[in-house]
Amino acid sequence: MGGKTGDFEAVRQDIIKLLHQPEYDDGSAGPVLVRLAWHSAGTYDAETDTGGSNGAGMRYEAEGGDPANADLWTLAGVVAIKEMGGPEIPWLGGRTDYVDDSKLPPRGRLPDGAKGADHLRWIFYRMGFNDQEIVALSGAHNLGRCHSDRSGFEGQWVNNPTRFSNQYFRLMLSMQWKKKTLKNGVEQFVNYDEDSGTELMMLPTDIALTQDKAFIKYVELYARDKEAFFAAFTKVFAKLIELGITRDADGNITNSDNELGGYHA
Ligand code: ZEM
Repeated sequence: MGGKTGDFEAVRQDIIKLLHQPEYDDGSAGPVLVRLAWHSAGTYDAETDTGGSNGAGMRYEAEGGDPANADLWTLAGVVAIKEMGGPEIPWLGGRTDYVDDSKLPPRGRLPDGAKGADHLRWIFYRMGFNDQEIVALSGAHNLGRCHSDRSGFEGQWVNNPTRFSNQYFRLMLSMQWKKKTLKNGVEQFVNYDEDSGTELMMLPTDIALTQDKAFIKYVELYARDKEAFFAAFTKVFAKLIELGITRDADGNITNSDNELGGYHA
């Protein structure tokens, strides 16, 4: 099926129906679906042209072991962002669920939240992103939370973690963030508000954005201008989910692996 052909509207509607999950986290599967889209795409390495969402490599134990579908993961991400009040992100289909296993990305290509600005650049430059794009992508941390049984970190970045906004950048600049060592030994940054009794958190990589001359310019811009953030996020998320994909004028993907080896014509 070509990128622009095919009726994905019915799939979008099905995704919308499953977002509402009263028993799960903050009542929505949206945040974790955005993270799924990001993890499916964020393995891309421009130099070796491996990783990325096409091929659905996460189905394999080497990358993830989660059986699903390459288009579905990325579409679920963009539908969830829109449903949570975020921008409409352009999306094209046509990814296959086949990847030559010699081209599966090794583990360890995704960022480590315990690290700093150098690490962010190392990870995101590899995918072909620049400093502005690193900051814009990080704005996804408006959504969802950390779970100590998954990453070791704990808590949420903003008060309403199922509403897409620029609140993450605003709080990053307006609040006092103090280092806290959790019971499991993991270090993160927290702000405790006595009036409401709520504690919000930031990862070391989030705080690193305020400690770097190039990054902080964009943090400041996105904190004061929500429209600028939405525009930048739209562009960069669309780029993320197209990493490693080339298309012809009709939107058909021209570089998928196929089971016979080589590429589709
Ligand atoms: Zn995240 N992310 N991420 N991220 N992320 C977590 C959760 C979520 C980093 C990271 O270490 C973590 C991007 C970039 C980066 C989302 C989206 C995107 C968690 C918590 C960690 C530790 C996991 C847990 O415990 O459940 C780091 C270091 C990043 C480098 C900048 C990008 C880019 C994203 C999308 C564009 C989302 C939506 C979540 C919340 C998931 C949930 O389950 O609520």
